[in-house]
This record gives sequence, C-alpha cells and structure tokens, in this order.
Amino acid sequence: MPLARSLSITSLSGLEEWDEEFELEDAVLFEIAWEVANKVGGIYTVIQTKARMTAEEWGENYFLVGPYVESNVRTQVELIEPTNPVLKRTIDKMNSSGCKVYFGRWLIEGSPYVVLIDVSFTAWSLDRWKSELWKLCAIGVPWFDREANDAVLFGFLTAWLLGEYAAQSEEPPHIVAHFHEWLAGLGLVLCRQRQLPVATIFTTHATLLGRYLCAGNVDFYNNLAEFNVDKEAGDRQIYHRYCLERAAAHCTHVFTTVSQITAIEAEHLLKRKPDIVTPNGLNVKKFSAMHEFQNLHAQSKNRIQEFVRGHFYGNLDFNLDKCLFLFIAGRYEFSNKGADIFLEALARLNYLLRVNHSDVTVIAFFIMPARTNNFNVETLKGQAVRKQLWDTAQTVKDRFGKKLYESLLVGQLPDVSKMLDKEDFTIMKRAIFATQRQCQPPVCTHNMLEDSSDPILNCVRRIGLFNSSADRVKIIFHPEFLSSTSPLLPMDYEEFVRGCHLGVFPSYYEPWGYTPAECTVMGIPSISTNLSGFGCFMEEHIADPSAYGIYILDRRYKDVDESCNQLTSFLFQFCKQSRRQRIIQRNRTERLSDLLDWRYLGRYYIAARHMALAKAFPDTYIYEPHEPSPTSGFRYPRPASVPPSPALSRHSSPHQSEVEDNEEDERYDEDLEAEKDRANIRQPYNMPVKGKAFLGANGSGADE
Ligand code: G6P
Ligand code: 1S3
Repeated sequence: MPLARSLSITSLSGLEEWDEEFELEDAVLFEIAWEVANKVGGIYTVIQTKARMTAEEWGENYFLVGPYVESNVRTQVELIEPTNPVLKRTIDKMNSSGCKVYFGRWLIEGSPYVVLIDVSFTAWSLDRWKSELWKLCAIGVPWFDREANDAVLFGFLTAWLLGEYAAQSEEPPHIVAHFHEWLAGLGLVLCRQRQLPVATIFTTHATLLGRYLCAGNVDFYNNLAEFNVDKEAGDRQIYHRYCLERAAAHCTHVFTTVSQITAIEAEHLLKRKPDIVTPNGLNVKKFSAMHEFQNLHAQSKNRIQEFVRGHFYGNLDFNLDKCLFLFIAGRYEFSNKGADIFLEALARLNYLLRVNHSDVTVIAFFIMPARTNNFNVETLKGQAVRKQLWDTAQTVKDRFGKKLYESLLVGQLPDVSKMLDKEDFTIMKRAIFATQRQCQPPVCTHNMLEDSSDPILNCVRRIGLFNSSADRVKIIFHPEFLSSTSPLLPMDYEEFVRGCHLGVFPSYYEPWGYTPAECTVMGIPSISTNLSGFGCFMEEHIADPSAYGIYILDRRYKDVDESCNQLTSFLFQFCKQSRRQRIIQRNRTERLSDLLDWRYLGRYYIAARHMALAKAFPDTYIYEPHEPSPTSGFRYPRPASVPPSPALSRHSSPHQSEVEDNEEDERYDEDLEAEKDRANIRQPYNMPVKGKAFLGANGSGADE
C-alpha cells in the first residue's frame, strides 16, 4: 500500500510553500487540449508557454494529448517511440484496435512529450459513439456541426487512452488529467462515467454562451444572473456544445478558469463556481542588459517607419519622428475585442489633435484576420515606390561619391556646385514624379472578400477617417496575421509589438487577454479593460497601474459613450507625452514582467493538480488549504519617483516636459528608480527574486 503523502498549500490568494514530504513520483500528468501542437487561438499560447515549467516539474511523467494534424506535425513535432513502457503498451493496443495514435516530442521550450490522436482515422465510430453519448448523457450532437463531431471523436479517444493506460499499469496508477475547454471536455465526462482512476481538472478559457451573448447586442454583465441559459444556448443553436461544456464543468474534480471575472460568468452560465482561478502566464525572457528591450523598440520602430514611408508615399506630409504607432490585434470579433470603441475613440482623438494643432500623428494598426484574396495593388505599389526612391538615392549617392573621390585623388577640394549634374537631377525628378498618386493612402492593405459588410471598413466609412492629409489619425487595417516573410510588412508579431508605442485592447469580452500581457513583458504600454481577466489582475496587484503604462478602461460601470470618452482621454494624454516620458514609462512597464511569468503563475496550476489528486485519491494525498490571510496578497507600489501623497500633486504618469530631455540621463534615473522599487516590492507569494528559483513541489527550488 502506498505511503500516505501529505500536501499543504496556502489559500489561492497567498500560496506559500509546499510540505517537504510531498512526492509526485508515481503520478502521471496528461494535459489534453485541441490546441496541443495545433494553433487556433489563446489556448495554444497557454499550453506552449507553460510546457517548460510543467516538464521541469513532472519530467518523464508529463504527456500532452492533442489532435494529429499532419501539417503541424511536419513542422513542430519529432515523432519517436514512446519512452514510457505503460504508454507504449497503451498506444500499441489502441493502434492494433483501429486507431492511429502517434507519440513524439513537441519542439518547443521544455520539449514535452505529445500523444497525438488522428480523429479522422476513427471517424467510422462517430455514429456509434454519438448514440452511446445519447444513452449516457442525453446529449444529441447534430451531424452538421463539424467541430462538435470532432469533440465527440476526441473525447471518446482520450477516454480510451486514459482507460487503457490504467489497464496496462501493473500497480494502480495515480493519473492526473487536465482537460482544456469544451472541445476536450467529453473525455473527462467519460472518465468519470467509467470510474477510471483519474484525478480530473477542467479549465474553461471562455464560456461558449458568454462569447455568443457578448457578440450580440446584450447587456451581459448586468444580466448575468438573469439569463435562461438553456433557451439562450438553444436560440443560438449551440445547445449540444453547451451541454458538453456544462457536463465537463460538473463532472470534474477541480474546475478552474483563467480569471476572476470569468469565474463569476461560469458560476452563472455553467452553474458551478470554479474551485481555483488559474491565470495565464508567459515565458518571460530576461535580457542581460537592462535597456536591451529599448534598443529593440528603436530597431523595430525603424522597420515600421519604413513600411509607413511606402504606404503613405506622395502624402508623407507628417513628421515620422513625431509619429506614434498604436495597434489592436487578435481574433476578429469586432465588438468583443473592442475594435468598435477603438475606432470611435480614434475619431474623437483626431478631432482633439486637430483643434489643439498638435504636431503628433497617430497611426493605428488593426491586425485582425478576415477573408481576403491577397494584398491590394495600391499597397504593394507603395512599397515598390519606396524601394525605387531608395535605389535612386543610392545611385545618385554613388555617382556623387565617385566624383568626390576623383577630386580628392588630384588633391583638390570638390566644387560642391558641380557635384550633381543634369543627369543626376533628371534621375531624381523622374523618381519624384513616380511618387505622385491620385488617391489617398489605402485604409486596408488587402482585397477584402466581404468589403461592403466588413464591420471595421464600414465603421471607418461612417467616421470618415480615410488617411487624408488633414487627419492627424491614420488607419491601417491589415486583415491577416503578421509574418516575417510578408512582402509588405516583413515582421513577425513580436517584432511588430516591440516597434509600436501602445497596444489598445478595449475588449468587452476577454476572459484573460494575452495581447496586453505580451505587450507588458516587452515593455510596451497597453490599454485593457476592467472586463478583461488581465485588466482585473493588474488592477488588483498594482497600486497605480497607469504609472506603469497599464491603462485600464472602465467598461463595467460606464456606458459605451463614457468608456469611449475615457479611452479618448487615455489616447490624448499618451500623445502629449514627450519621448523621455515614453522611455520612462516603457522601463516601468517592463518591470512588471515578473508578475506575468509562469514561474510565478504556474503555481496555481500546481495547486489545482494537488487539489484534484487529493479529491480523487483521498487515501494517498491530503490537501490542506491554509486559512486565507488578509495580508497574503501583494501589490506593486507606486513607482519610487512618484510621491506617495496626492497632496504633493505630482501626477503618477510621467509628466510632459517642454523639451525632449537627455535620454541617457533618464535611463540612469530610471535605474535608480527601479532599484528603489525593487526594495519596496513585497515579494508576491514567494515570487522569485531574479536568479532564484521558487519553491517547487518538494519544497526545493525547481531550478536547483
Ligand atoms: C528607445 C531607444 C532610444 C530611442 C527611443 C525612441 O528608448 O533606446 O534611442 O530614442 O526608444 O522612443 P519613442 O517612444 O520615441 O519611439
Ligand atoms: C481565449 O481565447 P480568446 O482570444 O478567444 O483563451 C485565452 C487563453 O486563456 C484567453 O486569453 C482569451 O481571453 C480567451 O478569448
């Protein structure tokens, strides 16, 4: 009989330490999601960035389970023989019974093992499994819902995998299975129904109904408790999906979601309160030189400026050095992601900048994929014209250089008036003539398939921001995710974000929101909302978020027009900052990245797993949550350079100054400020001091 092992952790709001005798040795962890080695949305980011930390903790006993998609496997996975004998027997057994299951290493940080299941290979079982599902749970899945059909196949196959693993084990195993989102949820339901020896966790990253309701014209947060969930799901023809999601949430030992706000939503819409909130982290890269990220900003910004030179050729009547790059990016959900109020606020900002005779120009990028048939001619022409101007300048420069060289060779200073001849002027005039254009710089970089009904384009038409010379706010809609191989803007997303000045994510529905978190770890300020998991998390843990470049828009207690005014005011204030202030602010933003590191946030996942083990195997594991202590939370203080009392009336955001001060001095001041801040910050939940590992499951540092 296995020795009883005890485990104690503190409450959710104050994880402290694990008991030393806690051992995971014979337990195995399966993490199951449709987005394992298969990028669809944010869940991929969660799993991919968390893998290294989880692999460090579980070593050879950690397996990710996802769908087999050939194109993904070719580029991301190295197929190998299963290393674990029990798993090898399991996979062999399944493969000899009509399944196609692969094993490999996912080539990402941590190189976790992956078990990939080809669901289409077993599609012949779909009808049989659907009828079994109907008999077991009375959930009927219609034939036309392809995603739900995949969910049924994936669910039955993952339950088969876990059941077979248990059957093939010599000793009764301790399996933890963590299922993400409704698409993977059926496997969990079947594990419980078949009474498999599996400790189950279900994480929902957004509720189905929440997403659908918010996308419609519904006052969602004020009516959470009022919705007739069955009717609403039925009206939207997602009742079967909703049932799968709700069944998983209710059958699981431990139910988790990614933020407090989604926990409330889940309580009302799925009728179960999450046992623990597991916020999303990132794999934070720390540069050895403190200002390296600032240099990267300058490099990437230069590349965006090059693109802008081409895009606005013939209309480059604004100062690029006074140009601010704003962006919104993500899944194209026009109102859920807040593109609607961003556009409205840009129109208001345009008015404010014009009436205040500001010399700042704002270029707002919309990076949201829509259906297109490739780049449009005018946009491609812009880059070609820019390239031609560059080549012309090089030709004239070479001719100039040659004459200069020849003059020096004969010991004479050149006659500057003769350095450029008629031919040089002809070349240059021809090049300038080529930059004449009859139309305004395009708003959209691609040919849209649904141009006349596209919500962003229609809104631009309504507010009239057509990139005219008089406008201080210009718009570029790039309806495709960025890629370093693009002929137009050859940058990957990370490079692009680094080159921008501000990310704007005024979402109405955003369970977590990776986009502002990614900005933060790159030292780029962002705007999020108090309806997003990220915004609420930052509001909770930072005394003065805006001083750190984290602007949190109130979309909860204000109506749309008031929120829009607040957003306009954030944008206008940002435009008034000097370069020096922006540099200070970026330094502060980047200092928050520890807070978003999996090294710290990963412990909520650890807690969830231990809770599940203790519920499923009470004879072996004991879970002892500590009493919540009111002082166990933490807050980043105001930055040291901000006086603690408002009586001293210095605003917490960096102040605008008349002159652009010496940047190097400012960096030095900032280094001092950072030092003072570090001394002031109480380490959140034993947060790692840089270079030191946090306490792992056995009480020793996980990195040690
Ligand atoms: C970084 C670079 C500086 C550059 C500045 C531009 O801090 O290290 O050399 O001047 O970015 O900042 P801005 O906010 O104007 O893009
Ligand atoms: C969801 O993806 P989304 O963009 O559809 O899951 C993400 C990961 O948990 C989360 O960050 C996001 O808010 C959700 O909406």
